[in-house]
Amino acid sequence: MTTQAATFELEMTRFIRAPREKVFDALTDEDAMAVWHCPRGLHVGEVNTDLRVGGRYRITMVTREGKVHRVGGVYQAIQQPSFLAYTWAWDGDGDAAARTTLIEVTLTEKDGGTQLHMRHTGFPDAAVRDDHHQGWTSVFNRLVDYLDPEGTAGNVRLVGNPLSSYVRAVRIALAEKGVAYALSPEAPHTSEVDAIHPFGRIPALYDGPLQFYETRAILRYIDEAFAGPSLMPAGGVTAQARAEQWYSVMYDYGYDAIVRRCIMQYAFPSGPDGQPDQAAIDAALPDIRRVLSVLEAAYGERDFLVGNAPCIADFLAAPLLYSLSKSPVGPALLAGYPNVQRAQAVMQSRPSFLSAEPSLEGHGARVTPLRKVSAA
Ligand SMILES: N[C@@H](CCC(=O)N[C@@H](CS)C(=O)NCC(=O)O)C(=O)O
Repeated sequence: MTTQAATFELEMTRFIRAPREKVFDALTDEDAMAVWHCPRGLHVGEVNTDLRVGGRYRITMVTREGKVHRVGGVYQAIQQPSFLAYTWAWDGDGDAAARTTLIEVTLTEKDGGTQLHMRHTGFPDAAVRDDHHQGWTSVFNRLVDYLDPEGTAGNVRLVGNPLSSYVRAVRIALAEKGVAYALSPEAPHTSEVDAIHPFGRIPALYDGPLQFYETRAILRYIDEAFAGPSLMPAGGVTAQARAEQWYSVMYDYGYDAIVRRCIMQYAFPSGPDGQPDQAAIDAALPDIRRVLSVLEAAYGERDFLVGNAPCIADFLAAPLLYSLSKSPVGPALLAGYPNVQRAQAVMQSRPSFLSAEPSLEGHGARVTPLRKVSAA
């Protein structure tokens, strides 16, 4: 294939809450590019730039597994602070000349910040163009993390009422990772939730223009997209499957018995005279006990469901069991399960759990990280 045949192109715009000079510097300065110039989940290995027309640049991007992707090109035009054009070619892409594409970035002052417009032309087909669209979206998220006064909270917004156990599980995960985020405490089926989630449930998550729904998918994204401790256990496939198993136990049997059939009766009573339906609660108790006895055996002498560190299953178990402990039937139920109580005391004293206390947040709250933000 020749360059003449490569006609597919990409145009993207992104608003950045930073002055145009700063955005231009971030696009051209080696130290700055080393912080942000790769998609989430990777890190930048090396950056070399020779910032003059005809000068070359080179960037390596490294996956968690250590796989290195190299890209480079030649500066075609440099008009500080408003315009930059350079060629772009990946190593190992077959005929390099045929795969060389062109990037033109225009920076415009807008609303006290900067509108970045990127035109990336010369793709050989729609699939390569679409791969680059996905990649650039994630790379620009990291550029915003780097430049926005609120860091990752300039991109990451969790949508959902903080009373929800699922919302709490996601908040615990974000806190464990040290990711600052904004919170929109929406109830299910509001227009803001319906705009993202086709079934109107909470939580949903924005990362810049990217949207995610379903708690498990959100947790998985957070784990892979951001640096910090893994939210899945070390220990290979057996431990990973165990984490999935315990997440599923809490998601299906735990949530159904504890929240849907018991706690919801206290929150939204459906019995006579607006009182909780005691018969419905009584019917849920054997199933709650069953969940608790399964957990009792699972914890044994450990404080976490798998290994020595919390994982996604613990993040969901903790808010569910906390809500149970605060319900009228909870203390008597939990009294029979000392391992569950011990493990929950450990989990519920973690700063990540405490940071997800529903009472702490108001509308549009910004949640600062418990430790330094790291987006890699
Ligand atoms: N499958 C969803 C379930 C989320 C869910 O059910 N959330 C509850 C709040 S805790 C909800 O939105 N309920 C509204 C409804 O059931 O219509 C997930 O994993 O995120």
